[in-house]
Amino acid sequence: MAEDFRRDGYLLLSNAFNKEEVAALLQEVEQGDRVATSSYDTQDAEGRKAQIAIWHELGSDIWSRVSTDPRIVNNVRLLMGEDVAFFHGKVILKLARGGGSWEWHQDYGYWYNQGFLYPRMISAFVSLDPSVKENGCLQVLKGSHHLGRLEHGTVGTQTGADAGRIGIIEGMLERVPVEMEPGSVLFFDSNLLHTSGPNDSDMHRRSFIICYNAMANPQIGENGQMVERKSCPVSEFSDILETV
Ligand SMILES: O=C(O)CCC(=O)C(=O)O
Repeated sequence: MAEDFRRDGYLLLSNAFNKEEVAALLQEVEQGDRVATSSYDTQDAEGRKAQIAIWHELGSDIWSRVSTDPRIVNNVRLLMGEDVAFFHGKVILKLARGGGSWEWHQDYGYWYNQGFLYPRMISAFVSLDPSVKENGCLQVLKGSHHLGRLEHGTVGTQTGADAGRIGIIEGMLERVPVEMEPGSVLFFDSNLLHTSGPNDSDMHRRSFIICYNAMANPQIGENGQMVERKSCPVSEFSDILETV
């Protein structure tokens, strides 16, 4: 599986979290403070909105528990082949009948500008609803992480990869819609090109994405100093409900 990940730039782990765990996360989306206090709108090229709530610290809530879950962190370490630090967690709300698109981009297109020297970074996308073509599932260009970082510019309020190159690359590489059951996890490389269409369906498409950087990947902070970090803790529990 690690070889597939290195070749393709992504790996799907089906049913990593069970129904009760997903239900607890959705309850937290709907009633919890984290999402309510940190969410804002992003706009795609057509001005359609998707909401995002993002944070950079671990705490004692269920989001932090998932971010330190061995099903995520140990797999991230195996796929990266090195120890990692927690970078950030984000809930993406692409709501029924109107949730906007995400433009083609590499996550490292954003993160390069946040001072990370290497693209040794990874995202774990946990699906909370069925994520299918109809509600704008994630789409990836298989193997595109081998291109290295592309130039990015501003599209709507998002960061999008160079449209001229994307036009050519789309004709060369396989475009894969990644359909996912709730509780499944998609691990993907920070240079993998990905996008997602709008949600015109009656189904919400909500997800939790956790991002990690290699411990040995220096980040230059705004003050020019290296940002300090520590190895991501790994929870000893086997079920996220044991801590909530
Ligand atoms: O949720 C999506 O469809 C895409 C989100 C994304 O690409 C990101 O947060 O970098």
